[in-house]
Amino acid sequence: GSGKFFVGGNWKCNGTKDSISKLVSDLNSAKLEDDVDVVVAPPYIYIDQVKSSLTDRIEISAQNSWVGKGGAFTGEISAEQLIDIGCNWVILGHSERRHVIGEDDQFIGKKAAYALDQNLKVIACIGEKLDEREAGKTFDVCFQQMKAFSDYVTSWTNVVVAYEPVWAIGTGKVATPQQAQEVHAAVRGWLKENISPEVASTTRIIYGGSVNGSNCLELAKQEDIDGFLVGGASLKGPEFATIINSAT
Ligand code: G2H
Repeated sequence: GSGKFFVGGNWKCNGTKDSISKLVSDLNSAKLEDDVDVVVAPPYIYIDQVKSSLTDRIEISAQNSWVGKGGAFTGEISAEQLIDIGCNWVILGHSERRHVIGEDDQFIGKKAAYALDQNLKVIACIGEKLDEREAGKTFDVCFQQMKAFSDYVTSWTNVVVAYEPVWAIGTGKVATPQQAQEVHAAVRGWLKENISPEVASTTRIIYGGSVNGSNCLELAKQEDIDGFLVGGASLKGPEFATIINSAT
């Protein structure tokens, strides 16, 4: 793998003040291995609550950010505002934003460039849909999504790539360790060819899609899997800690 193991918890549109306070207290009391970067992404409106109650051991991410400077953009949150409240990461290009909300490659690439410019670190998501996998287009789709990021992003230092096959997201249908490893290796190869060998060897490529406390160890053992982006299982403190501690 490359760099420090990285585990992100993507809470998506889940939680209440009460459930989040319980989750934070479970995370605060969990025993976490030292050599893992840990980030959680609450819904925007709970970031401040989490920021003020969660241990500094865990960093905070947003699940989205606006494509440019703030202003007359109803319903949006800007990168500057995230930095202002002490949120240092953002997830961009998540499949739910691509396929449910309709964000396209260029829009996501621009968001990544703007966020990085404002000193946010970016979890850049890619991944194929089931019909694309079945048509043998997995690499094409992932490479095209990588290219869209690279068209806008000038430095990869603050980028973590998350490979999340859409058919594995929230479905309980995790990619096998071999299926995930194959794509991770290909994406690393793409970085080597298209960006640089150095970026390829230092950029973390994490896996997401139905990761849980039972399947994380086998996935974490794969050479090119540098961590996880966890949805459902990150809402349970003890299970999320198990996943964090699966770092090898
Ligand atoms: C993939 C993942 C987190 P889940 O979206 O980003 O969610 O672990 O629930 O499949």
